[in-house]
Amino acid sequence: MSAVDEASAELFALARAGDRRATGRLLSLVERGGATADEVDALVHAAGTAAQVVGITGAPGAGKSTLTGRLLGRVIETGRRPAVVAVDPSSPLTGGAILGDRLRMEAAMHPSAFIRSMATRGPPGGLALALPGSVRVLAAVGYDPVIVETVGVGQTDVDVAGAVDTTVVIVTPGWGDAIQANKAGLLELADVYVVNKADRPGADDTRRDLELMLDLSTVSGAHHHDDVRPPVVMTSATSGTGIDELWDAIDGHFARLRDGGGLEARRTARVRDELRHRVERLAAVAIDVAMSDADTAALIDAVRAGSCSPAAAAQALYERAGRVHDT
Ligand SMILES: Nc1nc2c(ncn2[C@@H]2O[C@H](COP(=O)(O)OP(=O)(O)OP(=O)(O)O)[C@@H](O)[C@H]2O)c(=O)[nH]1
Ligand SMILES: [Mg+2]
Repeated sequence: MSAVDEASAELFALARAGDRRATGRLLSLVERGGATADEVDALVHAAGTAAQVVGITGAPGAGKSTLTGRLLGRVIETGRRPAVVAVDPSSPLTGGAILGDRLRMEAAMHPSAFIRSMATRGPPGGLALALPGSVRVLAAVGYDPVIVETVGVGQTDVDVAGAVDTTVVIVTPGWGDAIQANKAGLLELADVYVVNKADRPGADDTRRDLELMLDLSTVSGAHHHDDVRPPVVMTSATSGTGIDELWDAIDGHFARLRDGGGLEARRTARVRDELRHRVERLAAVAIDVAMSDADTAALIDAVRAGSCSPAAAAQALYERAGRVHDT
């Protein structure tokens, strides 16, 4: 083992023994990416531990964090040790700090849970690798379930549905939100729907709109996974109403997936997605190396002089990129 390997192995052993700082450092290493991240990931992956992974998504301010805090309480009551990864798409200066405050409040309320905020800044596509890596770290050190909070589609480059076992979409009262969810493609994505802020006027109408849209999409076969129409649960996260029903719906979906073979299919698809992201990253590096080669300048000159077509030059570069890792 190299010195770096040993350091990672020691951190992992500490984290598994319950050292929260060690868990935090492993997550930082995975988020940063690169060779050390791959090494940590290999260690964690070899441990082979899987957790139930739940995604919570919805528009900004829909109540995702409040609801997640309630779910943590509910899960802890059953003797499980949950973790949260809150993907924070906001600017590093303002929103991040606000989210940080809310997370600190939740962490104080639930000392046995692990709560982590993850920024979306960094290299494009970085999150697509860092998120599954972080979930693996948390599962391997003993957290189960892992809840991933993200702002709804279009705001981040994460398709949360592709990274979790059960996707929960939150909407709030007002016809607009149900329509927005439909437009954003959220209706075909979710396994469980929540109408949060059910204490507000219009909640029943929103529920009816949602159910109507879901019935239509089930009839037309647009709903992709289960044959079961996803449930719609009414909650008021601030008062705690509907939280038991919500957790039952999430767990019910997970149990159906597990018992019906759907879980295997989803997890296989998830590995395929992750491998594609990894291959894309390797290819991007190889292309950069090939393009920075001195021969590239000669090829460019040849294209400009008319002695080589752009397609032929690109083909030559492509083949060179394919050899980058051999040399
Ligand atoms: N009336 C009412 N207010 C709620 C409810 N749930 C959350 N809120 C309030 O809505 C606001 C936003 O709640 P958050 O939990 O931070 O929402 P979020 O979706 O995590 O927000 P972002 O992470 O900023 O996108 C807060 O002021 C909450 O107190 C609810 O059920 N009823
Ligand atoms: Mg939030």
